[in-house]
Amino acid sequence: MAKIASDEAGRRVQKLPGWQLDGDAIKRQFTFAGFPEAVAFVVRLGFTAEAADHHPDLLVNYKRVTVTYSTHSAGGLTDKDFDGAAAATAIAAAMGVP
Ligand code: H2B
Repeated sequence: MAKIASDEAGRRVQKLPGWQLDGDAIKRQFTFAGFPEAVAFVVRLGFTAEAADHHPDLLVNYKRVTVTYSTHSAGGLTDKDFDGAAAATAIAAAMGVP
C-alpha cells in the first residue's frame, strides 16, 4: 500500500468534512447524543474496520469519539485511511451525526 504524499493528503482531507491532518495521521472527533450512542458507533466502526483489516485508533470521552487513522505498516497515510475515514463518516451520518 503506497504512502500518500503530504500535499496530496492535505487535498484529500479537505474533502472529508470535519477531518484534519495530524502529522502522519488523519483524525476527527464525533459527538453523539450520549455514551451509549458513542459506544454503538465504536462497535459498528469496529466491525467495519475488522472486515477491512484496517484499524483506527479510537478514543471515547463520554459522548465524544475521536477516530484516528494511519497505516502503521506504511509509516503514514494510504488509501486505506481515507476509505476508513469515509466509512466512519457514513456510519456516524447513519446515526444522525452529520
Ligand atoms: N491497521 C492499521 N491502521 N495499520 C496497519 O498497518 C494495519 C492495520 N495492519 N490493521 C494490518 C491490520 C496488519 O497487521 C494485518 C496483518 O493485515
